[in-house]
Amino acid sequence: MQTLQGWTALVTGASAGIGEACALALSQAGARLVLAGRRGDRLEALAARLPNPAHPLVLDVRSRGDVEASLSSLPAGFADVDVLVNNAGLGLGLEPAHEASLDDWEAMIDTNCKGLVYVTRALLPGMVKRNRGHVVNLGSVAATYPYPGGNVYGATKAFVHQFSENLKADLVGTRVRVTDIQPGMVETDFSLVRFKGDAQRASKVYEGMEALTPGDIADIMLWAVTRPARVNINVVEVMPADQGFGPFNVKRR
Ligand code: NDP
Ligand code: 8X3
Repeated sequence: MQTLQGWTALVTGASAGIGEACALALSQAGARLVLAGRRGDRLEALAARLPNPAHPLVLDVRSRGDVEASLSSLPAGFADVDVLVNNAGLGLGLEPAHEASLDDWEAMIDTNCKGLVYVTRALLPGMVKRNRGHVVNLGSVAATYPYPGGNVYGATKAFVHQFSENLKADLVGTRVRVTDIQPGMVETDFSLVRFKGDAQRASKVYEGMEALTPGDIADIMLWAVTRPARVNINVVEVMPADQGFGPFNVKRR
C-alpha cells in the first residue's frame, strides 16, 4: 500500500460519522489532516486523538466567502492539500415533493452541491499546479435509485456523481484523481439529522438489519486513495448485504 507520509488531507464534515472515520484512516496512514466542520469542539477532540498532526478548521461549507478565505490561508504545513474528502452533507426530511419544506431543499442543495463545489474549486488549482491530488466525493446510492421522499436529496447526489465525472474529464492527463463513493445505508447521525433530532424514528431506520459502518466507507476511501498514481477509481457503489432494490411501484385501479 502506498503510504501517505508527507501528504496533507482535508476532510469536510470530520466532526462525525463517515468524515470522522475517513480522517482517522488517513491519519493512521500517515497523512497530516485538516478537519473541517461547524462543531469546533468535536474537531478539536478528534485532532487530539489522531496519530499525526491535525488542524481543526471551523467552517460552514455553505459560506462561499468563508470557504475561500479559510482555504486560502491554511497554516504552514497544512496548506498544500493532496487529498480532499468532500464528505459534509445531509438529508433533510422524507416528505413527498408536494409537501416537503423548501427550506430543507435549499439546505441540501447549499450543502451537498454548492458547498462541495466551493471547497473543490478552492483546492483544485493547487493540486493541478503540484500535479498531485485526489478528490473523493461522498455520493450515495440515492443518486441512482429513486425512493419515495428522496426527491431533492437524491438529486443532490446525482449532481455529485455528474460533477465527479466531469471533473475527471477536465483532469485527464494530470495526476489529480477523482472518486465518487456511493454508499447505501451507513449507521451514523444521518437519520437523526434527517428527522431533525427524532432519535426514535432515526434508530428505526437501522432496526433489525446490519448497516454499513463509517469505517467500512473509510476503508474504501483509503483503498481508492492508495492505488498507484496511474489508477483512478471512478465510482464505488456499496450497500449492506441486508439492503437491496425495490420493485417498480405500480398503482392499479
Ligand atoms: P453525519 O450526520 O454523521 O455527519 C455529517 C457531517 O457533515 C458532520 O460532520 C457535519 O458536521 C457535516 N456537515 C453538515 N453540514 C455541514 C456544513 N454546512 N458545513 C460543514 N460541515 C457540515 O452523516 P454521515 O457521516 O452519514 O454523512 C456524511 C456524508 O455521507 C454525507 O454527504 C451523506 O450524504 C453521505 N452519505 C451517508 C449515508 C448514510 O447512510 N449515512 C449513505 C450515503 C451517503 P457539523 O454538523 O459539525 O458541521
Ligand atoms: C443516504 C442513504 O438510502 O438513506 O445517502 O438515501 S439513503
